[in-house]
Amino acid sequence: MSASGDAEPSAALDAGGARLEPDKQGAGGERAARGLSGDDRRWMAHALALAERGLFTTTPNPRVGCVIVRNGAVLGEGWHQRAGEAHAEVAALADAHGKGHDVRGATVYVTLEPCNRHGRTPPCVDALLVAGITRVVAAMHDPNPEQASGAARLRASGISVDIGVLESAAAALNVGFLSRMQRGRPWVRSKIAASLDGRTALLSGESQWITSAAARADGHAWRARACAVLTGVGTVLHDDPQLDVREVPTTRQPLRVIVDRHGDTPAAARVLAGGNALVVTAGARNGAWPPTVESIDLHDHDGRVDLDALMRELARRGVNEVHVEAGAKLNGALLRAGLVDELVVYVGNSLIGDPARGMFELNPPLASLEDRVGLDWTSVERIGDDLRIVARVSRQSRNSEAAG
Ligand code: AOF
Ligand code: ZN
Repeated sequence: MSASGDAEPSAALDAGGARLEPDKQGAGGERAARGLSGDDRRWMAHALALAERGLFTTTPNPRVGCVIVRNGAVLGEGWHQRAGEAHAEVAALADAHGKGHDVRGATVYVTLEPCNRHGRTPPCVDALLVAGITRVVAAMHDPNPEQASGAARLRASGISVDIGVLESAAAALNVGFLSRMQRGRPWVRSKIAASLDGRTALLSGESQWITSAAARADGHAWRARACAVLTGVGTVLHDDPQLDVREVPTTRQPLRVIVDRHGDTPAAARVLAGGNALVVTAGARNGAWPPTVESIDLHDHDGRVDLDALMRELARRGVNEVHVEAGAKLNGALLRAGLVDELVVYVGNSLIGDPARGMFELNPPLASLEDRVGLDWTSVERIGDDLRIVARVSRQSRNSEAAG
């Protein structure tokens, strides 16, 4: 499998999975030399837990948490909830002030470098300087080129700044935001339900239900954190899915995106109901679709949907994470295009046997095992009667395969 031209992921994007890993400060001695302590990690872990509260709501903004500490006591804490509303630092300052605390001389722990430019809201650097904070510890630099230099400006104003505490965990929490900022495309996660022998459907297409209700509910939580849910017209025609978030509480529904080359999605398909749907064609729009349905023609030279262009278009719209729930055809095309970053596979406790459909249809098939796609395991958990395996597509092995 070729690397198919997607940009080299940065170190930050490559770092870590969805798990807490040692930060990049190296040995304890080095940390101590830089004035960092175990307390710094502990407070940053607290800030990360706050940031996670924004998991379903902050898009297109990053998930950010902040805690303000002095002499081992929390003065205020906050997290970013929604684009256009207070950043984590401003929320934490407001919390401290609301509790009657003067934060002069305190340390701010924040999971992302404070911003320095006026976006939808004023720069957090200004708010921190006005409040008299004397030290800022951030988990990672802001990958947003428009916001860089917050740390530099704080330092220039005499504030002590440390960056990189629990960096891997912070990067994992904002993997989609990082991807959009650094690669110009979203983080793409394919969710698949399969039998133990890797079968996703009978040849007839029958696929409901290989996994349990618990796995389906868990799958909805992954949908809820995504900005867009992507499927193909084959799945729409066969299953008539709604592709919205129903099994976990959320205030925001992801955009439903359907790859539909010939515009075959029926006007009455449930996925189109109520709008919030984008159909991606390789040619004309279906005249029967109601005006609430947006469509876009993104054809490539072969008259297919240009998946790379689709991802760039979604990034342009502020989509950080794409959740794919598609059949083997679209999954295979995305994999071949180098556009799958992560897999969430629910493995049911059953066997379906050959011949039945697999997860990724590769056409033409691999010519050699050397071309296989490498994976890095992130986690294996039991969800109800099923197993859930999370894995990342290993860029390293793909790159070395492409070179070899
Ligand atoms: C957030 N929440 O807690 C922090 C952010 O348009 P604005 O003013 O909301 O600015 C968004 C940018 O601010 C965002 O892309 C990121 O670079 C930076 N920091 N953003 O949404 C936060 N600290
Ligand atoms: Zn800010």
